[in-house]
Amino acid sequence: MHIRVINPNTTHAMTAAIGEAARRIAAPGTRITASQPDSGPVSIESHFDEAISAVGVVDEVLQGERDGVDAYVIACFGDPGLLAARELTRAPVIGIAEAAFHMAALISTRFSVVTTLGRTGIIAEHLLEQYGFAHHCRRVRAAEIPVLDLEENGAVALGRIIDECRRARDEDGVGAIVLGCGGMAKLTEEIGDAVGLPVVEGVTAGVKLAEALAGLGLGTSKHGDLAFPRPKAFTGRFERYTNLTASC
Ligand code: 5HY
Repeated sequence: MHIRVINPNTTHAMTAAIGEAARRIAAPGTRITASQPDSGPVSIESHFDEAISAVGVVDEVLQGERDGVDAYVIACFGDPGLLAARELTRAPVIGIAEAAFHMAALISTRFSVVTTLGRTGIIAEHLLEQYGFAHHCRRVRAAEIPVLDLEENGAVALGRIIDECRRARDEDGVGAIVLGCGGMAKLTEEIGDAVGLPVVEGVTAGVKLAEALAGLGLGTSKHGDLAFPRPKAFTGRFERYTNLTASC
């Protein structure tokens, strides 16, 4: 099967690292391709960044449909554009936050999230409520590092993430830690070794869930709200979306 891992930000180094993390755990026979939008924020650290990046996610899924992709993973912890993307395909579309929450809830009764900047914590909190995992999550913590420090200041970023994960281990009464950024995918093993708790990371969780859904012959339902969008005119810079149909 062919899984397209979409990095919604436009930092090539992060896209490459995300793709590599996905390939390391993909099953034999699973082809991983990683992509990012042609335009958009170099990192996603706010509601505004999320909103802009969602258009890029939609474009990447439309391209994936032309490429014959079998499943998609949206590799940003805000799951930007997830439901819009699901409307555009019969393939499974999995957000890394949703994937990580599901996996963490299967191995622990309580988990904490460690993300990058504190200001994006509310996004994770909203998703916990939306997906029904709020009662599983003790706390959404932040290492207080800009997302791109994961690429540009890796040693310092790793140290801060490990410190915050250790605080979660010692203070939150949790059985697992969820890493709250797609850019942390390459650090999962190091963090797990340093913290001594199971560490759940969304890119790899998303890939395995996509493989599971494909194995069950399950894809995005086209009955109800995730049916293909009603064809209509779009104007201006979005004219390319006019009359999107089931073949989109
Ligand atoms: C992510 N931002 O996974 C999020 C992390 C965050 O560019 N990739 C980003 O803090 O929401």
